[in-house]
Amino acid sequence: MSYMLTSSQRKTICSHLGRGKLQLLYKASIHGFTSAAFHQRCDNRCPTVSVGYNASGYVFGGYTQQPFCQSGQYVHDDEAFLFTLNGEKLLKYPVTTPANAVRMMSTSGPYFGEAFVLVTGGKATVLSNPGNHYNFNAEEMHGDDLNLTECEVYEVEETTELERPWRPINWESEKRKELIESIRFYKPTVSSVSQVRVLLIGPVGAGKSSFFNSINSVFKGHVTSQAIAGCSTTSLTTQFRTYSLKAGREGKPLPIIFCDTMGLEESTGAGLDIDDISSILKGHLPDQYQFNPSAPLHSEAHGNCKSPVLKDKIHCVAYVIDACKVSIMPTKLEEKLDAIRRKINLMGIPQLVLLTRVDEACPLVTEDVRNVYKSGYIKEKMQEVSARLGVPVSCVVPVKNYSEELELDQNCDILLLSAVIQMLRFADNYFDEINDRISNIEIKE
Ligand SMILES: Nc1nc2c(ncn2[C@@H]2O[C@H](COP(=O)(O)OP(=O)(O)OP(=O)(O)O)[C@@H](O)[C@H]2O)c(=O)[nH]1
Ligand SMILES: [Mg+2]
Repeated sequence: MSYMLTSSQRKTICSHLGRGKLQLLYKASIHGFTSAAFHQRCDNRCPTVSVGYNASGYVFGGYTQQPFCQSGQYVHDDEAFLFTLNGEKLLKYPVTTPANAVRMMSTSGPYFGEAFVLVTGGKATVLSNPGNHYNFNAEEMHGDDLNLTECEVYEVEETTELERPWRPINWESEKRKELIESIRFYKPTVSSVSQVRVLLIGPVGAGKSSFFNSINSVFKGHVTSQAIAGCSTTSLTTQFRTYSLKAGREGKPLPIIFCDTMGLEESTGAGLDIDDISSILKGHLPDQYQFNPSAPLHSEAHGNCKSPVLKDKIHCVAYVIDACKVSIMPTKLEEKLDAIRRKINLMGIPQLVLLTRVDEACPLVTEDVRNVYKSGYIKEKMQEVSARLGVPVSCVVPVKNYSEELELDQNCDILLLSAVIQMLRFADNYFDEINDRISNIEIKE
């Protein structure tokens, strides 16, 4: 579910409220332009920002700190206000009779005084009556265009700053060097394997390709974008790609390979297929294999690796999850991830979660990436993703991928490199298991 408010509009609203961040609860084009859908998703939630959009390009709405319900009563709120956004500028119309700030009507969407209602009579329309507990100029607020093209309700969430980071991180440049060296000189404990293969899987647009690009950038010394990354509703990555990395332009190959996949989608027959994941895990899928969700690869198909050995298999799986979307992950997608995880568990492959976009998810982190373990909000999201995916919090690592910058940033590098170190440690566990099994067999013989 994507936000219609741009990130700078969200920032404008938050800075007017003096706190927090916005989390989307209800989106009429997805959940329906009905009072029932609105109440189902928004009752008992607060504080909220309700936003309407019309074809004339106006973005407008109302804020209340009171939880929505369906009592039919007026609710007192002296903080409530209506607003319109002019680009990134917010024009505010404060409540004039706080006792009548919001009316909790079961038959409509957000209902402010008797002045302004979004989604009325089960239709995508606005009721606009300036002067009834709110004063505003209708022309200025919504251009007198009362048909909605979209309506969204966001919950305002607090961003608490913890006193101390809950995972200590050394942000010095020495640390960055040390991490780079540990990766360069890493060697798997199984002699037949020289490079750890890490599989990146996750929903469309979560940042799988960007993660590879970011790590590649750190080792290249400048921001690169070898893998195609960007925004789209369906996956931009449609081929299976295995990416090797080099330390510098002429450097030696690094002991890690990233396997980039197509994004997962909630509907069946779309996005990355579970059967294809099986083939990848076992090492059957060749580089540049074209994903086709309606016809996943069967092991006997043409062009695949018939008898893959340990070095062709996946040694660690990273679920790439967007921190902004953890709370609104569709059930179907969660079920798909659950099925995938069971399969991977059976094969004994270690798994971790890369929580991306932490910079967008929390203003504290936007300000300074070093706040990542000081943000109460990011901690909460890490706990939530751990519960949803069934992996311990110790297996969740936050990262900020390079997305718009041209130059590297030491702090982002440290976070990215720490994630890679974690992957190598996990792969070590996998190799240890294999070594144990081999030595057990040798002892028996
Ligand atoms: N701000 C920010 N943007 C990010 C981050 N990671 C990815 N992005 C942006 O998110 C968009 C999607 O990223 P991709 O790397 O293409 O995502 P993907 O998972 O490969 O998506 P598909 O291949 O389409 O399934 C791009 O525009 C990236 O620039 C991040 O950590 N922070
Ligand atoms: Mg991609």
